[in-house]
Amino acid sequence: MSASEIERTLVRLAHEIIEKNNGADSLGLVGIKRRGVPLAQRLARLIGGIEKRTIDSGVLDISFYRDDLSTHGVRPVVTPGAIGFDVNGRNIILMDDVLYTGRTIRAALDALFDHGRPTRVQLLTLIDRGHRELPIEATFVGRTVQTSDREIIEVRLREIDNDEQVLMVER
Ligand code: 3GP
Ligand code: 5GP
Ligand code: MG
Repeated sequence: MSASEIERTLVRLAHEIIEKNNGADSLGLVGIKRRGVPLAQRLARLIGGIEKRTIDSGVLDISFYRDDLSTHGVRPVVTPGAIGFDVNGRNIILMDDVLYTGRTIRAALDALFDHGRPTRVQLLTLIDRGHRELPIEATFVGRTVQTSDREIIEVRLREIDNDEQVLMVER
């Protein structure tokens, strides 16, 4: 995906979020570090612009540890830390750049509920590359990409990488 394709996809996702939620009441966006965070910030700006209001966006930090039960050998563990706003009673959209096994999202949901009790949680991913190991699906998907185990998706965002594109590369 080029920079302009990413931009158009995010604009489309912003409209889908507003449509599915009948507006943006009580909406809060939570990005999973690192590249979920700029996605949440950009979508908050886009949705805020359309709905003419400020949309909260926050952060969940997840580290990875070895776990022999996982096919790719790492276990996501949430690092304690503030999300940035109170999630109690909020309509939360979790976001990550790439959805793969689903283990990160499982850990993120645990962490989210440690911070409070949202009324609803939805999931957004820029890229769904398949290979789920848990029953987790995204509510909003930028693009679905068929990948093999040897292929990975390289997501480059200007806030982190000084570059803006999505590529599929051999590991
Ligand atoms: P990101 O969220 O900032 O993009 O999983 C931690 C980081 O490792 C992610 O950072 C992601 O970009 C990168 N990564 C790239 N390919 C893989 C992969 O196949 N599996 C995992 N677990 N991480 C990957
Ligand atoms: P999970 O396997 O738990 O769904 O994904 C683990 C983490 O690695 C998530 O943050 C996810 O965004 C990232 N990830 C998994 N596969 C890829 C990939 O191919 N490319 C990139 N950029 N990130 C990935
Ligand atoms: Mg990620």
